[in-house]
Amino acid sequence: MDDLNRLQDQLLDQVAQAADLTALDAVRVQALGKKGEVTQRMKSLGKLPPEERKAAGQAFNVVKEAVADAIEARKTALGEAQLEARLAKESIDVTLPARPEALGRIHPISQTMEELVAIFGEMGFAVAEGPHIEDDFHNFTALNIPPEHPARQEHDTFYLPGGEGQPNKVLRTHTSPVQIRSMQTSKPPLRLVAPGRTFRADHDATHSPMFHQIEGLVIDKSTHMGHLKGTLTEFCRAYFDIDDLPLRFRPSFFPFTEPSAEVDIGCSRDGGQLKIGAGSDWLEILGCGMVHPKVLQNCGIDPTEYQGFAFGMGVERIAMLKYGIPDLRTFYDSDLRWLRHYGFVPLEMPSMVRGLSL
Ligand code: 2NL
Repeated sequence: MDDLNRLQDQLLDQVAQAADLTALDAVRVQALGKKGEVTQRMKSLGKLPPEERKAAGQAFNVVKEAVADAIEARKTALGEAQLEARLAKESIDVTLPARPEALGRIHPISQTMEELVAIFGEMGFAVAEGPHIEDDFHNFTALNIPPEHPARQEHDTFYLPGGEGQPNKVLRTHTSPVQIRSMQTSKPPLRLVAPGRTFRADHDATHSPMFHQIEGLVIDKSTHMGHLKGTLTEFCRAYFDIDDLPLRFRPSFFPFTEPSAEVDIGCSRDGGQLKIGAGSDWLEILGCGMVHPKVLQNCGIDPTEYQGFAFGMGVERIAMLKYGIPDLRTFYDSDLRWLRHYGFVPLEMPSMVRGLSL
């Protein structure tokens, strides 16, 4: 018993002397670890005569718990002391200005796409997406584009090998195949826009081999030309932020719409400076029409029951017009000076310079 008391005093003393958490842990291992002094003694209980074992076991447990409690208490005290020391030593100057973060810019095409989707979204249009690599049916045939049409020529369209005995694939030349797929898989009524990348084998001052389009499609039992005119008038006025923007619907031709029209917006070109809104000039902005009955039929929609309108426009072109970007080729130069000039700051507050809406 005396020996046990001595051991306890000695261990408690060592716990009290432990100057830091590392020293304390060494004491714990030495006392309570697998080969620790208390542990060793508890293992030797079996050698005692049976009548002494119970009392001795209880005595060992008392020592073990006393030491364990002392270690826990010392641990808490040392931890607090360590924290106190750090708090006393370290200080934070909360008045220091934050380190400046390098801010990226949103590309004008991304910004314009967001604006387009926001405007059509508010009008109740859903957004549809589809593959960039398409088959001939979805990109041309379903759209009533005949086999001899110039758009199908090798020099206008990027063709890709289809693989083992498969027909060639194409990089989609417009986002129409997205709408074709929507008509094939969803029953009318339909009201959707298809924004995205498109590809044509064309590279000059006004064409990039990769560009962006947004197309729209509305199909219902009695959707008519009046809905088309109202929707596109509302869209152009919202996008250019001009309430009384004049619009002109000019007859045109597309294989996939009948009748077809091109939409011009009013502008002036006084002194070579283009100004959208007022003036006696016109600027072509998009193409549209009533979906051709053959296109509906190609997608499994009965043209005697359903009809609707579609439209399409080039995103680069309308971005250039709204944001005064003079050269299409600069969009994909990846010139950071250009992006800092024409790009958009995320979450930027409206300003007199950048515009007060959107
Ligand atoms: C333009 C003209 C247009 C369409 C696109 C379309 C799509 C389907 C059915 C019928 Cl699935 N039409 N799209 C219609 C008229 C014009 O785009 O100038 N785009 C840049």
